[in-house]
Amino acid sequence: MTSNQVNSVENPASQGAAPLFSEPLYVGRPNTGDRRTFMRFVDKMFDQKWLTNNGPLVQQFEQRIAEYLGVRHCVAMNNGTIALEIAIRALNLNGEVIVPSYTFIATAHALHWQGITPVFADVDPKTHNLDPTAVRRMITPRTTGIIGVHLWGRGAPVEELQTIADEHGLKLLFDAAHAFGCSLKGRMIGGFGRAEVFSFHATKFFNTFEGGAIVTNDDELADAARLMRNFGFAGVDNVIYPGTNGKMVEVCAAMGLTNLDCIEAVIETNRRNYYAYTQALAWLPGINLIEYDEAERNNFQYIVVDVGKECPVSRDAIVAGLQAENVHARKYFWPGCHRMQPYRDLFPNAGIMLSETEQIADGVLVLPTGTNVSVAAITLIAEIMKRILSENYGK
Ligand code: T4K
Repeated sequence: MTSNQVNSVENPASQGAAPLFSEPLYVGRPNTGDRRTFMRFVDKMFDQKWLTNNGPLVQQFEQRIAEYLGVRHCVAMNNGTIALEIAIRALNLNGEVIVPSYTFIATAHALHWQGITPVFADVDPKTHNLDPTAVRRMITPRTTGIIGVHLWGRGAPVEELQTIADEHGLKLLFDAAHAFGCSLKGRMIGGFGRAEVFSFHATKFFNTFEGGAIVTNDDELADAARLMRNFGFAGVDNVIYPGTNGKMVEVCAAMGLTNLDCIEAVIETNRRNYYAYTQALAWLPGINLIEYDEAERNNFQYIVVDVGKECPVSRDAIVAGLQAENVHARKYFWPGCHRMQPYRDLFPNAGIMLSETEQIADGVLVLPTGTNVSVAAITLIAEIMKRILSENYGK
């Protein structure tokens, strides 16, 4: 039994027993570093009486992130969505921009919010990342850019996308919201394309409560992003651009600095959990865990199951069965951006070009991990799944 377990796996909550976990297990439960370190930063913040507006903790945080990723600039923001919006604007994207539909809705919204049309390209079923051939198909005279997403932290096909961008004079940006601490071909994600955007939301393995950043090696782009995140102020009383408010506050930088100190320990726990799931789920038919390339640096923050045709039970039945036991698995990123508003009405036939996306979105579930999930809990989750598969045969 785990410390959080109140019952035996033979007694399903769906038949009236108490849920197997007394406390809910969530995907995206925050990992938090040493509280006393955080409090020391907060004390310093109060002593300095500097709470926001490019304060000393934000500057320190930006420097540490830039060093960690090996990039020239980190421009910290109040969340990943604003960081995306600002990066899109700083790159002067307009007209149409090609994005995957199989991503969190913020990737598409960051464009639509600014009057730019997100054009959805299909993904590769093996990697869940943009398929370069599908990207080529979606290019029109109105296309100005491509936003690749490193989904689940696994690098997008950067070289192929760069070739396409160069051939067509397009700007290449990456939504790296999932990929902090990950590498591609030995290079840290953060230095690809014209810029990359991270999310440091509470649900990410590394968080600043809310937060995000644009990272780039392009000096001009970094200057433009800094200007835009601070209302367009180029100095006191001197506004030169219609900017917005994208500033990270000091308390968020304090959280980031604290969590940077334990980032390797969190990754190690995530790795342990990933392999515990791999072992525990190995013999379940059609329960396919996505793989991470051990030759790369991975953050292992998402435990992604592709429910295959050999599985006797639907993905939704598994999610419902787990939820009944207090295991809150998620159907990320169902149903796919193109099947959500406003895109559903704007592009009612988009699905014709997005068959892989639709199949993946209908088959994926994400399981809880992180520092709040023990190996014993993983073993029990696997037992619950085994039971759901046998009980619900054919549903
Ligand atoms: N691009 C991509 C590819 C992204 O994945 C995201 C964000 C973005 C861009 C935008 O970055 P941000 O603007 O968010 O920085 C969550 C997050 O809100 C979102 O940040 C994240 N992606 C997305 C994948 O997941 P939801 O709708 O699943 O959130 P919610 O409230 O259902 O929380 C998820 C689970 O986490 C819950 O089951 C409970 C648990 N949780 C959550 C919070 C906030 C906790 O246990 N404690 C907490 O404090 O979107």
